[in-house]
Amino acid sequence: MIHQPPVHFLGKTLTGQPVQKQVRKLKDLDNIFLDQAAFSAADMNRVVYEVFSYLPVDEGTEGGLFFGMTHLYPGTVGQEFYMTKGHFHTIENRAEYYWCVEGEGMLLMMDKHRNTWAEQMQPGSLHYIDGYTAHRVANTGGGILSFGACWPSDAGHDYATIVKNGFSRRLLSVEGKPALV
Ligand code: M6P
Ligand code: ZN
Repeated sequence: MIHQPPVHFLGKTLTGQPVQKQVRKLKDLDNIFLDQAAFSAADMNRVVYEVFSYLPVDEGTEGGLFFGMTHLYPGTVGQEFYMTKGHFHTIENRAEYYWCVEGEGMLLMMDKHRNTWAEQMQPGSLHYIDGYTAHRVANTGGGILSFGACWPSDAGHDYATIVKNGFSRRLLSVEGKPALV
């Protein structure tokens, strides 16, 4: 038997079933940015990023894989670039791949000892995110930043630890250039 693939990867988006589209607006990113005054002054309905996910098995299934395409818009809140919420995995040892398709950005990673480092994202860059490592992406360019992701279907997202303690370093726009401080 020959099957059509259920999902098509069209350049930067996914179409078909079951593709889930998630939109994150500024109001969903409370307690993420450093400059609370700048955050409060901003339009809470501003879309910061969209994620198209292909979830072929149930969340929590051991041994399966999920696939996602994230489109992160350009912008800043105070001195910080628009960025994803960032997370550890709920099953902490689960790893993930990110790869950049379009735009310019930085992948911030932080281990369990709160050591934070960054990798530059540019079209074609491939990033292996080891287990026990929090990950967040910032758009440091003037256009959209699009990246793919592949992660285990039982990894889960632990956002609470990041909302509470943040990353130990922040990526700031200093004279228009990214600086990890
Ligand atoms: C990637 C994957 C997803 C994640 C998304 C947005 O596509 O890592 O699991 O949801 O980026 O990142 P976040 O969940 O941190 O907002
Ligand atoms: Zn992840």
